[in-house]
Amino acid sequence: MAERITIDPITRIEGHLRIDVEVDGGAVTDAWSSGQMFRGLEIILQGRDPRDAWHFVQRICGVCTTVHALASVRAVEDALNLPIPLNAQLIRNLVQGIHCLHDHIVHFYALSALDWVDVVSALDADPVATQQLAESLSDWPGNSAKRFAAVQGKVKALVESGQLGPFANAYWGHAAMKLPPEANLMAVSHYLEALDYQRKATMALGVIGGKNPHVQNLAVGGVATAINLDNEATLNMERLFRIKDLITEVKGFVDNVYIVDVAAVGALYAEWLPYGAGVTNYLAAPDMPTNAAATAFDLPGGTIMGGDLASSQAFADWKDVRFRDNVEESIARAWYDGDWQKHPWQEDTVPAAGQWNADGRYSWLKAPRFEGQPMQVGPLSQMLVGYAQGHEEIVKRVNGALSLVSTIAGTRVGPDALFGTIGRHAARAVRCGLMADLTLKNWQMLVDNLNTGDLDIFNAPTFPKGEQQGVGIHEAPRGLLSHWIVIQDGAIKNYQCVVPSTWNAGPRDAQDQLGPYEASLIDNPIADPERPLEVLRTIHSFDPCIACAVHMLDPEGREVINVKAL
Ligand code: NFE
Ligand code: MG
Repeated sequence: MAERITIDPITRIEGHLRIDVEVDGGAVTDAWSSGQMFRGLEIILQGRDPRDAWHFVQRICGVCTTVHALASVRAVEDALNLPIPLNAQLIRNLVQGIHCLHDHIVHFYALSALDWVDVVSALDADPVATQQLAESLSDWPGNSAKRFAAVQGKVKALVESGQLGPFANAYWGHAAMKLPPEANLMAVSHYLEALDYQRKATMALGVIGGKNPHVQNLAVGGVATAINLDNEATLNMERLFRIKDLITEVKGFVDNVYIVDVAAVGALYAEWLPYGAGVTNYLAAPDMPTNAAATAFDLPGGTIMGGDLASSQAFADWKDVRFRDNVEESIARAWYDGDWQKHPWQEDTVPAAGQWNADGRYSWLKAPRFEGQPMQVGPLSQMLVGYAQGHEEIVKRVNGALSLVSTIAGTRVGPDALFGTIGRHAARAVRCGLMADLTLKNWQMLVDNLNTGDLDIFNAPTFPKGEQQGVGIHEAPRGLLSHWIVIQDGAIKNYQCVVPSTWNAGPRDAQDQLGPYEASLIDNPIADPERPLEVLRTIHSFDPCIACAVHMLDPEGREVINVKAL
């Protein structure tokens, strides 16, 4: 008999997300994803100076702190056809790269690893055997029996105190937890180390961006990073080397720990490879431009439709007409006034609060569509688009990760094994390794350019009379982000953010097409409906951010907590 499970709130994410699933015969047969808050940033922007928008929209999120700022300045620059200097482009790339390193590491360890790793089981591990396991995978110096014993002691003290702190309230001992005690102890140790490495990335972002969270060094027309290599108060060689050292340390963790842990978890949970694919239309944005004009990019963008890698089409750049013309949002099943599906420049945001209704409206998220289709966005989309297009670095890294998984799992897996829950983690780790190298590459390009004597950082914008439209495109850690602006006589007339988590977590549309979270849950096994760990696994693999997705609190303060979930 079908049974309905409501998980509200989903935790270890940013924001308020409710997931409802129908379970029959031990598997999910239907699903609803509902954003449970409204903030109205898009409305706050109306009438304001376009040069100020990035400061407001950056407050959409405390996780992807930089990405809305970048998308916003790009949207205004696009509307004005305003180029930016090379130094500005490279400094923005550094901001993007460093932020991404922080974000991907935090997601795997702090926000999702405990769906797969049983902290309590780590107490049964032998520290010496844990060292042997870890050394067979990587020569990371943190992998010593001494450290593993110390971590085990810490966890034991926590368990005995009865105050589990960050490890409270999870599904320890769940039948779907499959890692041997030694793998669990290794992962818990890396969880704690990850806290140090995410901090290093944050420090680097603070140095280049002036502040973290929320960088302060952008401007419409470039950046506001004062550069004088001989001045202690500005960006100088000492600060540049501080940034490089921090990125290099973080890269060491990514290459020797994060990527290896994801491959190990993926291989030891090989039975999960078939679950969680859902929507197999993939969408990604070109980003990390290599020149001032943004005509060439290190990160590939484009589409794959219906899981067919051969169908992949690239987006040449941010002017790509196919992209600009074919994005729409539907509010047929969302709590907004109207029943339309519109292009962002034509949209409005008029909240109309309602009750959760499986057959009607049930979310504050709009439902973005591309050429009428739901699309999955995120690291998996970008890595698949790059793979399909023969992007040399991505092909090499994806093949490397697949062979590591194949070795640990003892069975050969190909790129189609990436369609799903485990694949989203694998692709994020692969992308993180790529981003570490690209961040260092952009650091070098910046230093080389400064050494030519070019210190330009800013082209002043001027706002003509009349109406201009622009779009700012960015590949955020959770996927393709676009900000759409309409400027009228120098003021914002309309501003719409179409955000990665809105693409993935959005509801059904008028055609009843499920959004990617919803579709990905169908057929997931559920071993114990009272403890729906498997739902968390699949949802967390997208790295949800609902603050971003609705950029908007339930006015009635409704609370429906049927299941407690970590
Ligand atoms: Ni709030 Fe975000 C990212 C954006 S949401 S985390 O990455 O944009 O998907
Ligand atoms: Mg929006």
